[in-house]
Amino acid sequence: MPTIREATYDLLRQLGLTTIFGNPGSTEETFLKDFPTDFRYVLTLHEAAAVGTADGYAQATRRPALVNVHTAAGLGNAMSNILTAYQNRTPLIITAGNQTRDMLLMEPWLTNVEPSMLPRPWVKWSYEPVRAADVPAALMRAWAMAVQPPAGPVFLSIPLDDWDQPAVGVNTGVRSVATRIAPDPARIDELAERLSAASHPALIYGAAIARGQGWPQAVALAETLQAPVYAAPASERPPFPETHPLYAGGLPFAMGPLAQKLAGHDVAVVIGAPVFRYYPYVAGAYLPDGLTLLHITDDPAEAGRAPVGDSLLGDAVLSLEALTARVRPRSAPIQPVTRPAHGMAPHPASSDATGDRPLSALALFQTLRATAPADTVLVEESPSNLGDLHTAWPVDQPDSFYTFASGSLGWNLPASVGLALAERDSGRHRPVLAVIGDGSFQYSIQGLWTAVQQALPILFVVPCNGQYGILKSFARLEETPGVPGLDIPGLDFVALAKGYGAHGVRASTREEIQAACADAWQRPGPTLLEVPIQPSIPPLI
Ligand SMILES: Cc1ncc(C[n+]2csc(CCOP(=O)(O)OP(=O)(O)O)c2C)c(N)n1
Repeated sequence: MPTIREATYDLLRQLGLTTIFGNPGSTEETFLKDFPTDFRYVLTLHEAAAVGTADGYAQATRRPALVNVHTAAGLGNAMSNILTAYQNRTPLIITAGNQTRDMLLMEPWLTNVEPSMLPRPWVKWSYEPVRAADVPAALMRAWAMAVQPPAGPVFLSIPLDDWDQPAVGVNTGVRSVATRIAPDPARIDELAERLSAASHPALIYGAAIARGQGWPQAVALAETLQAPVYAAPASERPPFPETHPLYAGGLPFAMGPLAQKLAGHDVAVVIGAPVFRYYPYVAGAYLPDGLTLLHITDDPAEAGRAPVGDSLLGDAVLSLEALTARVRPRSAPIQPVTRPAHGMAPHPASSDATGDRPLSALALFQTLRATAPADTVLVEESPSNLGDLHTAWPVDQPDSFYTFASGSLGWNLPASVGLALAERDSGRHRPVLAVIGDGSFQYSIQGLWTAVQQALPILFVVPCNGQYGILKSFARLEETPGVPGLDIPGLDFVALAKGYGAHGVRASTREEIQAACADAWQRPGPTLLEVPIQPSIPPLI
């Protein structure tokens, strides 16, 4: 008679979930016992790193990923990146052990007292099976919930004594579910007609297009309509080639400035993004006078909370295809389209490339772009340097730029480990370069260790400005002088790298950066490159 463990591993095999990202504890060891040789356990030293790594891996492989963390304690540590996975729309199946069922009533050490409550509201579904026999079927349900639109993380708590139970009366059937929802044909006709009738239409594209491999479809609609394309504010993945002549850059992430930017358009459609992702509160109308907004999303909650616009539920890429087939083509843009130098960044570069000691952020990023191979995958968590990075590095290849949808620091370092692992597993072998601020680097720094252990050739570049620059920008905008805790001197990244077994190097000039990069691309493991930069306080808007 097979055990619940055997039945579950069998199911995982059939679902293609043979890599487990995790950090174990006593409540998980019964699950991991006699770990099958056809499975791979990717150890991370902190649960936020486990979830971030799995997220990067899932996005790059376009498949759900499996995470295993330690009861309530590990789940608590994982929360910041679960929140991010939820907003990234990444299908993750997160499991944790719980104490022995016989003792749960008296809440012994390590009990997850309310397991289904703890990860809410940042999971689509959370559950602890009422009996061991339900574990495989609950896992199947978790998978179905994670991958259906809108995709996202789910959580399953499994008491540690379930795994050795006999698999009697167990449903281990594998099911498939759809992952795309087609738009209502009558409603899409209506939207197409409104776009065709517009005299100055605008397209606002979001990360769902990138997730759905929809760059060609996004280009086709833009070229059919000859309409400018804006990236939705703070898009976590570029929805459109930034070098395309119809690209008009990213929208600002505040109400008033966003509305101003859209002035002059009479119809705009947001496809595959929220309406809108704002950050600072800058009072103003949601939309300029005379603009009608249309919104296409596969998430009813996202459609529900939009303060303006007429929405249509549907997959972003299917909707692009449907619109392209229905709209009336135009032969030329109504007005010339201007691409801002800072591309999808919500604000311009804060520095110029002059000044050598220390270098400006722009000079650093220009040097990196010139040195990195053309097909490099860029990862960004460098809040105050967004404008400079996007000025130096326009994204012109699909799936070559990643960041987080949430703003919760500590995602991009482990995510780049997952991305690099996927590059190797898939045989694509594109290099991964992660630009991560000296402050941001500290939140999931343990990811470095996993990159070393997995021998992943990631180049981590830390622009060191010795401060929480973006918070100084925010303080200026919100007129809150005198905030403590915004300077972070005394961090030694070469020493930190060494502590995790990684190669660390400090570079101050363009030549030193070039040499360090050339060296990094030859190294079988990760490199951490620390570069002192001029501290700046860029305007947020
Ligand atoms: C988990 C988490 N904690 C705190 C913050 C608040 N926060 C936002 S940006 C930031 C500073 C980031 O500093 P750094 O990476 O050095 O980038 P810089 O702003 O200097 O470019 C902080 C602390 C956050 N967003 N997420």
